[in-house]
Amino acid sequence: MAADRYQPHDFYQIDELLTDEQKLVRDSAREWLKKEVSPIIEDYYERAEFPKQIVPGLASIGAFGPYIPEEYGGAGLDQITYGLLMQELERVDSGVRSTASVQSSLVMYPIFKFGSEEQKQKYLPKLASGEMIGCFGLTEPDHGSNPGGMVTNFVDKGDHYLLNGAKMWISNSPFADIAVVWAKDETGRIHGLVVERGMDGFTTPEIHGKWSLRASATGELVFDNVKVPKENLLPGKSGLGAPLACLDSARYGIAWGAIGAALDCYDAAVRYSKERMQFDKPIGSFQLIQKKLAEMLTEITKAQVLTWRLGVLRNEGRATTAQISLAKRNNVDMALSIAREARQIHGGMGITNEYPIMRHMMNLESVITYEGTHDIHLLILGHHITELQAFK
Ligand code: TGC
Ligand code: FAD
Repeated sequence: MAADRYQPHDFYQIDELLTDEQKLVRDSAREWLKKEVSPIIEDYYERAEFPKQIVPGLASIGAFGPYIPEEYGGAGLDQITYGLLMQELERVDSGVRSTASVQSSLVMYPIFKFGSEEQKQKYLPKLASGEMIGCFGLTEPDHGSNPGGMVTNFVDKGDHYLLNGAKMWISNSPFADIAVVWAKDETGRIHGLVVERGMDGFTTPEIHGKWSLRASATGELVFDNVKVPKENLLPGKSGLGAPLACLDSARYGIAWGAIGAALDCYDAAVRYSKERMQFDKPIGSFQLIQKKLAEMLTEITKAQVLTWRLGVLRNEGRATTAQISLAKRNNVDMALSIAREARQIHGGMGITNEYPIMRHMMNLESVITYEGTHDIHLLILGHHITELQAFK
């Protein structure tokens, strides 16, 4: 049963555009995930728990910082390989991909891009190996789509910074060893700080009651007069552009990841259509079911071509924020629509955990909201087209 869940579905032969190394990394990840994560994911989802024991395995397939240079413990791979890894992770579960996205693009990336040499040496190898898990604190209870309005702040106390405030909806926070936190200085300028678990006044309460992304731990970050050593400030870049640059990288990974979730739903729907008999025929023989399947394949194929091209542009350093918004918005919406159609094809069985569909559907409700909501990405595109800001 599990083996059937992994059909290639490469309708436009995009594999011919991939290098041998890209295919090898993708296929090895797929094999490991199929063996180690697929069999346990439904159980962890029901328990609303992240399976922490998979962290070393995730590191071994290169899921943590795949594009970070090898000298810092990364795999030194290209952006398309990063995307393919995210696709394979999210084919299993968006929450598993989330953990890897956050570690790679929102923790390792800012340390690599904006950190000092000492910070890179101290954190990156441990993050790459999974010895350390990180989280990214941008969103606040009253500042989600508008992170520039954040109130979390720090004051220069001479030999340290004093950090106060709170972050909300933070993936990995309940068990993260470090947090890359975005906060304002006394002039209102935004900076990144590395806050370590164990610092006095720093707590990470878990958020319970989620019906989505249940196999990923989400929590708050609370800073009550936390003394942060001065050497923990990321010196390379300040301003809202610094966290937004990290989001470009994570949103790009999500565009690939959504294809993985869509593929898993499509695979399940094709199989069920051939097996399920009604009116003495397989339901796949009915035109209305075939329409759903044909449209699913069309949308997946369009997303695959779009996202591969975006990967080429990323590799050349030419992908723009608006191009990334288009792909994140299109692909997540595409995956959510496919999950809903696949659920319908499964009839009543589609609501059970016998099939992965409801889990993907519920997960994708988070994915369409985090890293910029569906409408925020539309407004980023609107801004690009008209050169007129519609946010405020
Ligand atoms: P705006 O005035 O547009 O920009 C502020 C400054 O930033 C610069 N900038 C960028 N720089 C680098 N890369 C980018 N992508 C950039 N986009 C903008 C910009 O040039 C400007 O620089 P300067 O020098 O002029 O100051 O900012 P705004 O306040 O109007 O907001 C724009 C908006 C709404 C698009 C933005 O804030 C936004 O994207 N909001 C959505 C928030 C969001 O995506 N949050 C995600 C939180 S992290 C998360 O969800 C992780 S989930 C992880 C998981 O589990 O997988
Ligand atoms: P709001 O910003 O309050 O938006 C509510 C609604 O208003 C949305 O429909 C939105 O599109 C709309 N809206 C807002 N502004 C406008 C506007 N100008 N024009 C039109 N419509 C508008 N954040 C992190 O920092 N780190 C994490 O690791 C992280 N992980 C997350 C994990 C999960 C499971 C979830 C659900 C969220 C996570 N987030 C994280 C937070 C996420 O990025 C925010 O939820 C998201 O940016 C939206 O913010 P909000 O929830 O406050 O919604």
